[in-house]
Amino acid sequence: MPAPTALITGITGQDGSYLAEYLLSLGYRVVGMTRRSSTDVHERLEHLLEKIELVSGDLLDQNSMTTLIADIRPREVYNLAAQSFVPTSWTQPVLTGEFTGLGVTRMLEAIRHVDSKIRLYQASSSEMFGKAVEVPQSETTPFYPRSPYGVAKVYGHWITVNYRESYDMFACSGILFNHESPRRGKEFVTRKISHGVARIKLGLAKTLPLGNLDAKRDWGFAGDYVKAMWAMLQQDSPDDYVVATGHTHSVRDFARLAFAAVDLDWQDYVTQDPQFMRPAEVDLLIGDPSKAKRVLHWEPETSFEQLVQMMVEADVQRLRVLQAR
Ligand code: NAP
Ligand code: G4F
Repeated sequence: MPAPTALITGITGQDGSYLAEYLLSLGYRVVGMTRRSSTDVHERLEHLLEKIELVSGDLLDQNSMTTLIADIRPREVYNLAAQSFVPTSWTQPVLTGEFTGLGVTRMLEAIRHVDSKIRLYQASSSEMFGKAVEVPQSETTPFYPRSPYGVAKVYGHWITVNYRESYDMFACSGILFNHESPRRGKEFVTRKISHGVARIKLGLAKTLPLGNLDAKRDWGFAGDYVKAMWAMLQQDSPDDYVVATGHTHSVRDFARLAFAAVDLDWQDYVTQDPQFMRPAEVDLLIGDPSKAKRVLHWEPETSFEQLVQMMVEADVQRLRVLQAR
């Protein structure tokens, strides 16, 4: 049997790099869609560049996506590409709607026109629960998004469900709660903290300005979560799944542990800066991953404490190497 082919949009992002590694380990041919850039955006993929294929396409361009699907004929498509930073969705709400919302329809249309049997994973988000109406949040919890990003993801979720029901497509929506790693973008709070802690530890900074310390998130490790994406596309029928740890922690908890990992007290360094507060906040997210456990046999393998330790160690190590140059 020839190796199955997977197309990943958003392969240059955090999840794209972990998913590519995982699919390669399973024997897949991995093709990644990237948009044109005048600079090198392959930092997370350097170690994989000889094992994967990169092709050019953009979520804004229907023709590029349809042509890619027709040329590559993947068995599975993982649609991870999006404008994924919540604060940017307030300053660029229309663009966020185009990428994160309508981009999903473009991918569904591309698949429908070329071969509606191609399996699709859509990267949905716990941000859709927003001002959560129940605790914990499961596949049946109603959505109440609190940002243009969350609203766009709700659209992406429902259009995926709609195409599944309208055209009998194998389209799954993975409702993933926050997942982090040493490859997380530095603007997201966990990586901002781990990177800030490393800079303070090595004498490169004196303070770490943050926004809302009370917000609570269900944080897991991205390397664990990509396994659930793959498992969804191996089932007999398509469905939607919450992927989470079932535990929640505040931003303050994350900061406390991260500073403690290098023997510092967070209270000596963290300041609060109103510029990092949001017009509307998501106060508490905690997922109920029991369906993923029951059907996909998926469970998180990395604890919150291990995640924080891993991220701080990686940033300290990275900065030490840079300092030694
Ligand atoms: P990320 O690191 O921000 O990566 C986003 C990816 O999308 C990048 O590869 C980016 O390419 C690509 N992209 C953006 N706009 C594009 C466009 N117009 N055309 C083609 N590609 C485009 O995000 P992530 O953390 O890996 O998350 C992956 C997906 O899961 C996203 O859809 C995100 O919204 C969703 N999600 C993430 C989490 C989480 O906690 N990480 C939780 C739930 C859902 P460039 O490198 O060119 O910018
Ligand atoms: O790390 P964050 O920016 O992630 P957020 O907004 O939860 O979104 C992430 O997770 C979603 C899943 O629920 C994804 F769909 C989305 O793509 C993204 O990956 O912020 C987490 C919390 C917020 O409550 C924020 O107000 O941390 C709080 N926070 C406090 N100080 C901060 C800061 N966030 C950032 N980015 N920077 C701060 O200085």
